[in-house]
Amino acid sequence: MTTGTLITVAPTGAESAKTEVPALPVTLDELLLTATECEALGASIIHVHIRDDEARPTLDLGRLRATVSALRESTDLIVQLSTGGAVTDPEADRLAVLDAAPDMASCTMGTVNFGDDVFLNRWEFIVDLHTRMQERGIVPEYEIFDLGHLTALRRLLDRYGLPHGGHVHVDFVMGVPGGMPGTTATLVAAQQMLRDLPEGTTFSATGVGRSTIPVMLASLSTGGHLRVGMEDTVTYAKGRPVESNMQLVARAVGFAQLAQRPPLNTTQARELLGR
Ligand code: KMH
Ligand code: ZN
Repeated sequence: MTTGTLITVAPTGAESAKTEVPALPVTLDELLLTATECEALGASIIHVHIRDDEARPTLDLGRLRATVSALRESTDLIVQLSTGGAVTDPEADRLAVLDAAPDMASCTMGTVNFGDDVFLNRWEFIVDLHTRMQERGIVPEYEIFDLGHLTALRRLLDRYGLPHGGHVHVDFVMGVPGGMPGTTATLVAAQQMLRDLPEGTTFSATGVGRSTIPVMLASLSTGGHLRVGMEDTVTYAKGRPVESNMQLVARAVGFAQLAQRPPLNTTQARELLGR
């Protein structure tokens, strides 16, 4: 059944430097402004990475807690904290992100080469994240960087049970150098593999860099949802840097409207995700 479109904004990430991408929201004020404007445009989830006073990625728990509470005060967005952090973050700090009690948190389903780095996600670490989220009533978004990560998800759910709320939602992060490519053929293959997951499993997709638009169109046409934002995309079109996250959300909303799958509001998104 085709529904409206869940739009997630991933405004910051851990990879781009503020010096190179001045429009990147890195302070709490910049994040809140981005969040309120993106919600008004049609986003319903915010995937959050935060920065320190020098704009470097951080998993500082005090800052994470303050960010969750400020976002809840200023918006009705579903607050999804990243447990992926930066490739250099230790597992203990990534697990401790859950202590900030977000609505949702990411849970990456396997290790992947990440450009010249490695994004390490050991099986035991994944199990820890999944079971702690179950215990604390945090809804996971399973991040899928490669097709085998879906096999790992099937194994996880078979052995440890469904996530809190019972609904399974995954996000295909496509086009990372070292992960699955951001192409229509790959997205269709990934979507077909969802047959092995519980009925009703939903997916979002995001294409990094120049795969942004092909992935967005492929996701809309296969019943998927969208994640957009400067975590994944800093070039709007050839030779044109992204001006703001709002520009990317507005484009996604336009595509969703054209596909006759308008954005879900935050209430509808919460119903879909069991949040
Ligand atoms: N920054 C990447 C190493 C997530 O947020 O869970 C990992 C990432 C995935 O962004
Ligand atoms: Zn992230």
